[in-house]
Amino acid sequence: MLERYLTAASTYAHSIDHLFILIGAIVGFWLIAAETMMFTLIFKFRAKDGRPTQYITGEEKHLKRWITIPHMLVLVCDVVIIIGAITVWYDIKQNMPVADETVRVIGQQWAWSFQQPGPDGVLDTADDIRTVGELHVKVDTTYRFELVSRDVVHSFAIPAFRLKQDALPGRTISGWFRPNRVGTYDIQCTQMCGLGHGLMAGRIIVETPAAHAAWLLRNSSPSEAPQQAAQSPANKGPTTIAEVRR
Ligand SMILES: [Cu+2]
Repeated sequence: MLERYLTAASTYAHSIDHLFILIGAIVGFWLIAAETMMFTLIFKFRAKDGRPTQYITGEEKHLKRWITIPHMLVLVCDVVIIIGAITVWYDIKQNMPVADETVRVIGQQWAWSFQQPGPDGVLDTADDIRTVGELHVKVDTTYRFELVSRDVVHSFAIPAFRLKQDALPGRTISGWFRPNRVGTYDIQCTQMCGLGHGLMAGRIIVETPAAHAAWLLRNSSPSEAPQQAAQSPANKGPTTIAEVRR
């Protein structure tokens, strides 16, 4: 439903959407019910010719029910929302599925940089690929990310994945995502991190296995890396996004 307005490109995006729809439906129902009741009572008991406005204290038992019964029902709705929220939180934040690949995400004033394994598939080895402002991933692959900050608090957000995670200096925070739709999606910083916060954007490119293998190959050869950086379409835009290699 929300996908009409915001693309969903990860396996857990729909879980978040369903939770928002559930909360919106429950809150919307009570908003309409409460407003309808309020205006109905206003018009029903308003002053009329020969009849003054009634003053109702609400202390009688049959009047108190108008408060206590909706109150109980709202508490039941709260429990439903809490159960839904905990279930989604557990699936996304507590549960860490077995990852096919690990990437490192580094936030600093004011850019995102990424470190991911080269052809050997292992992070922190000589063939790692480092990029700035641009992360290339393979569709239908489970990624574990290690999120760090070099200076202040940032927040790593990919709206199309419904992913948002704060990055704290001095800590490595792990999370995961599994992109399930090929395309290019925005990466944002969603935590005020200084003057250049608004410029701290990037993009994640979800590729088919063949396209990702080709990208990996192009960037795994030191002699081709500068050429690749020069050819990067990102370099044609107003924001310089250079692919660099250690
Ligand atoms: Cu920021």
